[in-house]
Amino acid sequence: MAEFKLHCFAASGNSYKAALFLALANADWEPVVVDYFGGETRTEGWRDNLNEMGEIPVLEHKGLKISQSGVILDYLAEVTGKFGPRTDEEKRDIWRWILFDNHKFTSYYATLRFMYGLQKTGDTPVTQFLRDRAIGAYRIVDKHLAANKFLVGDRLTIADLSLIGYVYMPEETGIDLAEFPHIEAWKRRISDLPGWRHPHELMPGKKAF
Ligand SMILES: N[C@@H](CCC(=O)N[C@@H](CS)C(=O)NCC(=O)O)C(=O)O
Repeated sequence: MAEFKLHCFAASGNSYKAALFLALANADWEPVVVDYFGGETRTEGWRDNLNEMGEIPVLEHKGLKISQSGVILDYLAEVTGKFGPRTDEEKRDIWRWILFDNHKFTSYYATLRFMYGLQKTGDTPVTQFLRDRAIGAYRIVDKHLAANKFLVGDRLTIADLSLIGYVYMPEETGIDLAEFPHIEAWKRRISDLPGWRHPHELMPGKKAF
């Protein structure tokens, strides 16, 4: 049995954050596919057993069941000694970016992608609002990356792994990533790292409804 088990599915950018960590760290891990589109995470049994919040990803390690991608990444950095902070200042900086990611960068983009790219809602006032907010967050990250190769400390850290989760997701959002050249360059820098794999290569399961 693998050392780490990651409950995930192919279309989950939040899961990809942890899956990519495990791949780049060359860890002994296996994905446990969750039938998200079939409603598995909404069942009482799944929530009682794995995550009362009803969210993917969940990491199992040494009897622990850990949810929230930011906490999972922090835990993985601690137990593997990889991609974590080197100083207290870096630790604070990493958490600034992970919190910004969860509130703004991933959350608006992922919700937009879910509605527009997967549910195929077409454009609505809600998708337009989400796209405006996502573009605002992308501009902030693009500007930061114009002056920095990675988000914190000029090397890959869990801050990058958190924000990059949805940047590789292939579905249409109506946002042209070519408008963000520094995000594009950062994305290429990360895919050039040894061990990098596309989300669909790392995580099994349905890619859409
Ligand atoms: N902040 C959470 C977000 C996790 C999340 O929203 N996961 C999605 C799948 S990618 C989910 O399970 N959503 C269920 C729901 O919103 O009810 C994290 O970073 O882990």
